Amino acid sequence: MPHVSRGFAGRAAPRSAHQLPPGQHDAGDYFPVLTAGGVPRLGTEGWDFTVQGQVDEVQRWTWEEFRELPRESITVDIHCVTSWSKFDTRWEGVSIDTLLDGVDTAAEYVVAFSDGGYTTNLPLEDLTDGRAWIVDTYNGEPLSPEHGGPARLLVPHLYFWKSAKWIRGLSLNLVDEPGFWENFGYHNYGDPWQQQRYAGD
Ligand SMILES: Nc1nc2c(c(=O)[nH]1)N[C@H]1C(S)=C(S)[C@@H](COP(=O)(O)O)O[C@H]1N2
Ligand SMILES: [Mo]
Repeated sequence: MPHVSRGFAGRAAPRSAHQLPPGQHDAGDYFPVLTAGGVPRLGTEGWDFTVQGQVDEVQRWTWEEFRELPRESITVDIHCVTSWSKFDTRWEGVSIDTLLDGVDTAAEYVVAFSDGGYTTNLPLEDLTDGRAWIVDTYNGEPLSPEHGGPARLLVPHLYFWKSAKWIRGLSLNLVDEPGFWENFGYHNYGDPWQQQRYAGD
């Protein structure tokens, strides 16, 4: 495939470097908004982030404390179960590894919880080793309320419903507890490459 540079051809470079999981299409420049219920617009005042559950001590950061943590820039492809994917999305935020640094836990499961009551469950190991972040910046701008601002979870290797918007914390659990969509029949794990869309897939 020839490489066409942006600017010279007058159109976007071909997406040949990227791979679409089965059953997905490229949303291109669109960034759809998918929200069950309303958009909480709480801002950063009173926002905090909590790590709770099977931990020796509950960990909590105010917005200001969170913003002082070591930050990373992340460029990743994302895949929504409704079949759109988006290549090279650019985020900034704090790695879950950073937030769990020094946390001693026997937990193997996590429930991410959000303002507005949304929850989603994941194995703890899917959030560690540089595979998940709490992001507050998209394309160099503060994350908009529609897309989960002030901060959302980003777990790009799983379907995007696992990337909880308006996140407020993680509960580290010994037992796996299904979250909002998982309770409605969506797959418990949600690997886009295995097309794990619904329970039983
Ligand atoms: N709190 C919360 N987080 C959520 C959702 C939601 O409804 N509420 N929807 C999920 C779904 S199904 C998808 S595909 C992505 C959509 O993120 P976007 O609206 O930024 O595209 O957010 C996920 N996180
Ligand atoms: Mo979704």
